[in-house]
Amino acid sequence: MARVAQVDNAAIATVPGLPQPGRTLVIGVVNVTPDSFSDGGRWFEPADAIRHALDLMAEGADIIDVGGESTRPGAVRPDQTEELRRVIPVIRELTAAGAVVSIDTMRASVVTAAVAAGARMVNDVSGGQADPAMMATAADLGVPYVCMHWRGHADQMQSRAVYRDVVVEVAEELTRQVERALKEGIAADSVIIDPGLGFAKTAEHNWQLLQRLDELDALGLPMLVGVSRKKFLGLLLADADGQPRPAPHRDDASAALTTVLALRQTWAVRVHSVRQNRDAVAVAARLRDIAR
Ligand code: PMM
Repeated sequence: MARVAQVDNAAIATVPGLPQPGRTLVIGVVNVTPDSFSDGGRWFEPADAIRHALDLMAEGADIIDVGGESTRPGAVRPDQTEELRRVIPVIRELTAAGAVVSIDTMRASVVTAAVAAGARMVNDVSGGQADPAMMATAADLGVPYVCMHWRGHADQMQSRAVYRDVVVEVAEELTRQVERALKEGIAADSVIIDPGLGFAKTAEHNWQLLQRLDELDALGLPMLVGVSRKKFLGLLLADADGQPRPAPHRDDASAALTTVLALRQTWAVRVHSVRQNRDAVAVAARLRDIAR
């Protein structure tokens, strides 16, 4: 008889100090920025960001990822003082409300303040390349570290989207960054990799990575994937005139990919709409039970 789904029944990866529900984790995004592509400006006031995060928790988010810097192509970086002003009150309040908080930053100084305010995971989209002190700081603080594939800040990343074979090169470059993370003292069970979809990657590069994620599994580390509302989905769903589907209307496609990612035991997905993606993870987890 035909199989319901091609699944690998190996247990899902776990990371010390973070939730371990036995299924793909759903990380809810809270951008405390005026200019993020997906939700820029909506949660810029701390009180709005906190209210939004509490809604995401009520929808079932396992982790809330708080960021104060937009990484959209061409974005201008806030200085450190402004970044701290945006994220620290939000992290403090969410931690007090019982959330597991991750800090999305490229600055070691922000990590130090964020962990003091209660953050339990570092999400560094630069994979340790934007701030030379980042990896040693995460190591000293003993927090799990997301090492994303990255080739430069927002003003350079589009021109660096050039690859012979994007999957092979992302695997090689991530391997180098992970080796550095281990050398700097981050525990081997606390490094999470992320292919960095949309960061110095065209839509075609993103699809190739998603088609061949098993080649990144070879690194033997938990993987976080962020597809939610990204431009490659807008292009896929463009209207008859070729206009990309606007970001807030890409959630169904994002959840479709979450189902695929959860079926293949991806450690976590980073998403804007938690409810849809938690449902997608529930469907995949149930299917895996049937297939077992
Ligand atoms: N994408 C964005 C921001 N942070 N972090 C990780 N680990 N992976 C991602 O793919 C990622 C990220 C950009 O999306 P947003 O502006 O909607 O937050």
